[in-house]
Amino acid sequence: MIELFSANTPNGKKISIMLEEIGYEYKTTKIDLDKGEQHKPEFKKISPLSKIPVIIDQNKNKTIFESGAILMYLAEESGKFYDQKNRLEINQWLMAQMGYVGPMLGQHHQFHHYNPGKSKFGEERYFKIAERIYIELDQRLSNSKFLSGDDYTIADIGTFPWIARHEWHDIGLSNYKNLTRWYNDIAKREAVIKGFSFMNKDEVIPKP
Ligand SMILES: N[C@@H](CCC(=O)N[C@@H](CS)C(=O)NCC(=O)O)C(=O)O
Repeated sequence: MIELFSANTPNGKKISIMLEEIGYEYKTTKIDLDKGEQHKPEFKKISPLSKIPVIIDQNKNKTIFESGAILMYLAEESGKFYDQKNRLEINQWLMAQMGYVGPMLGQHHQFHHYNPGKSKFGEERYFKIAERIYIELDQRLSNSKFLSGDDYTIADIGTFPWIARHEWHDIGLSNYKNLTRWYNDIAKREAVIKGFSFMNKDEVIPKP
């Protein structure tokens, strides 16, 4: 059994999607970020940076924080979505998500979606970076079915929930035909639909 400590955010959804994909039994504990539950001492014991997601693998007595590390752990444990022969390519696209796509789109959410009008510089800077990310992912997907090649991997699982916030980005996902094709392919997977709505059963994946 896996215990998942999470919230309804892109980083949170990555792990519920992965757990659904590999068919592991899991139970979710919600950490209310608005109420500051991430800073409680008992949560900091398992998450030293006070962030979701975290998992505890009760069978192996292991606690893991950082969504990229969790994806790698679950992929290695299950033997799925992390082909040894393609690992270098998968690692690059997963690290690009962890160090670039997620953090930059996260800043775009802060300036454009949550706090419009507060900083023209911040809004313009992160809008441009978000647009660049769409262009770059679209280019990559013009010559590759999935981010790291022919197969769906943890790099796609990590990236998908960020693009699924496209309505907040105001960039127009449907203008990017390769990215849209990739998005639609992933959005129809049963495990993705289930994992996406792990905290709110009525939530649906936004259409491009
Ligand atoms: N690099 C981390 C980022 C996780 C992260 O930023 N989590 C956010 C929610 S999406 C969080 O818990 N924020 C609470 C806080 O920083 O106080 C990961 O990928 O796991």
